[in-house]
Amino acid sequence: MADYEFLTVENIPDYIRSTPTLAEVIDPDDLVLCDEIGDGNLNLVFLAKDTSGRGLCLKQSLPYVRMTGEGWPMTPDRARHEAETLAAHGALVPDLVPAMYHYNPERYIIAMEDLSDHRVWRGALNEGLSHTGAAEAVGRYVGAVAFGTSPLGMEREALAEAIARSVNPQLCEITEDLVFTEPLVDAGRNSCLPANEPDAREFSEDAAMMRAMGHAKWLFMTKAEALLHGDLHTGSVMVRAEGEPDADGVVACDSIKCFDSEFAYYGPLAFDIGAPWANYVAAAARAVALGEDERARWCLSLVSATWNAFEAEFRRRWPQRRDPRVWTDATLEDLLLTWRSEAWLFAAAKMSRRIVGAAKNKDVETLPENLREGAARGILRLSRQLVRQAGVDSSPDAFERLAHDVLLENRTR
Ligand code: SR1
Ligand code: MG
Repeated sequence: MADYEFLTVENIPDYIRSTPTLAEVIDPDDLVLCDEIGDGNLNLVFLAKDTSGRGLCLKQSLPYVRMTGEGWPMTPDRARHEAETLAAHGALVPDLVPAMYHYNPERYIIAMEDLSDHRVWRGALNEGLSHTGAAEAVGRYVGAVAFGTSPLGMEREALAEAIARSVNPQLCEITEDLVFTEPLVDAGRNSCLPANEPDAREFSEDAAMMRAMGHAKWLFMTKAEALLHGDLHTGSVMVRAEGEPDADGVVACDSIKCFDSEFAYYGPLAFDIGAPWANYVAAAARAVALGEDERARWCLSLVSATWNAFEAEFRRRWPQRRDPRVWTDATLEDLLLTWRSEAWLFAAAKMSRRIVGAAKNKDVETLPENLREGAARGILRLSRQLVRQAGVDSSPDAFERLAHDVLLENRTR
């Protein structure tokens, strides 16, 4: 039994009324809307609006995983991790994260900016829309976090305290299990189409993949470089367009927000690069399956777009590093090269887990079965190629070319 009260549509007006910071944001006695809008795997999310158009988003952590119910207990303290990460990341890139109004540590509630004029990027991608500027914003976000939350940008004592507060073992264990281990070693949660069973078997019997995932998991559990978002897929990015899409679905973003950072912890920086890359591949696999080859190319071009923006932001901040005595420009080049190649491993892990493991993504899952078969096979085969090629040429261009070729080769009709 939880020892705190869950939010409901009925008790939200009272909650706002009794929280002075929130009663300034929205009028609890004049609400025109109060709905549960969450579609994630873990939490409750509500949106409230008053008659003057002001809005508020309330997110509450449950003491279990919403996706499965009470049978999978999960610390609600993940809300604190998200709140503290929102504050830390917001101090670096305020335009790229939601504004937070309040955190309630007794009920694990985060009150934040109403983003109902934005939409989840994954949904837009799945509809065939091309929001320009989003991939670059994700790269700039990761670049700012890489510098600003690492030893490069933080004073020693503050860094030690931030690392200690960020220890997030239960959420990290979800990733360790679902992303690195279980796709290869089924713990009873894996599934795929019957037509993909031979692909899943080949995948799990691939010694090179096992070795690479062993290394990736090791990095994930030991390499505390920066305060990661920790789950930076296209469902963790909201986009807002400034106009209507053109005939090809292209529309420019005027606002991008990276949200839902409850998996945050001090981890390997490249994990936050490999994650969006893997999701661009999922979007590309969908486009390939639907016969939209030009769109697939565009989806894959987001890999370079994110990397280039990341690298530019990191280089821009580099002159401000705290200890230029030993962190010379050679260190800068070494870091970038290491991250680029590690990102291939993390991308491989993040794309394949959505095919064979628990918690799949809609990009592939909503395809008709005959098309899904090839998309799933292409992603599994691509991830096996990625771990083999990561040490050969780790450029984003090489990643895009390989992904393009493998996805097309495996298309089914
Ligand atoms: C039990 S949580 C399953 C997945 O949902 C989250 O978005 C993470 O990606 C996690 O792995
Ligand atoms: Mg999430």
